[in-house]
Amino acid sequence: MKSTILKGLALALCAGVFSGPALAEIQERTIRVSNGVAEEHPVGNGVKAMTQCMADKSGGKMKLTAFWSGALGGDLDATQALRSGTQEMVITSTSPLVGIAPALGVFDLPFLFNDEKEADAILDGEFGTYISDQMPGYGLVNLAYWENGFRNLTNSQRAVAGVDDIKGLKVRVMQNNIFLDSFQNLGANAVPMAFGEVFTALETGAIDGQENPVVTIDTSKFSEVQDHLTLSRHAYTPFMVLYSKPLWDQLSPEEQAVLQECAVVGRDVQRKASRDLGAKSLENVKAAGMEVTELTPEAQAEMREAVKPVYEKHSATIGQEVVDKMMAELKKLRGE
Ligand code: TF8
Repeated sequence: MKSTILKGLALALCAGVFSGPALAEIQERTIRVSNGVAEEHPVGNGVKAMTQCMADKSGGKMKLTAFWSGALGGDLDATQALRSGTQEMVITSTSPLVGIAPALGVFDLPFLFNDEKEADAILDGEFGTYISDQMPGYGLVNLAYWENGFRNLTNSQRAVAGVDDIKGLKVRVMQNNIFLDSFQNLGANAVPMAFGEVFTALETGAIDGQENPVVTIDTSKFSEVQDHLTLSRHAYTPFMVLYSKPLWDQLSPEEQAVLQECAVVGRDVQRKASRDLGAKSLENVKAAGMEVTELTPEAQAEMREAVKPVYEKHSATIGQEVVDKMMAELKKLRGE
């Protein structure tokens, strides 16, 4: 598959912009892309940029039709539809997909990345390729890593300034054992749930809290049903821009090249929007009445300590080799 992609890219390069014979290899295509988040989320900026890029490179033939707020099903359901070839694309967190591809659990390890720079270097570097190369084995093609972001805890009960305050809170986690364990270790009553059910569960009080990046808390209106936000930055879960492998195989190399190049164009716009909107989202949720708590270095250290056992416990499921590779890459990046 890699060689097909390379061939496609080489062809694209020769053609410069697609013109003449190359354009003939591009058909009218309307590609459905499913998103769990709302259109106002930075993913909206990325999809818009990707759509424009595709129009430019395909002579207007290739189009994305985006569905928002889980209209085509949640992350996991949409991904399964890709695997069976009934839907083309999804932009999803890696976390709900660990049942399909256990290696993705490496991104769920708490406090793995220190900042966005580290995340970008890992995802766009050798490690990101190593993970992407495994996806066709699961019926999926990863076009790029976009940003979900550093996750923060919200709840309706009290300000959380440290581990002690988390005790007993009923917190929604993604359908993922690493998150489940992390929050159990923090003393929460962790409840796995699909993203699409979270707003209502918060509204009815079935759960007290949830954790997501501030842009999601803002654009999914969790600020309407949550009073307290702690900037815990306890995990960075990336988005993958996934294409159905069975449908990918029906595309010409030229069409594949358009998608690959434009997913990267979209990535850069999306990450920038995510980082720019991050600050604005924080203002928005404050304006909506949320009380924001920063963790002291001591409180953060205590939290890191509490979730440490998760690394050991889940390494075998993720794959020891995968975890070791990640840790080695991070060490290299950090000059350790
Ligand atoms: C979660 C995820 C989701 C995203 C979104 C649906 O908490 O972070 O917010 O995957 O695209 O489930």
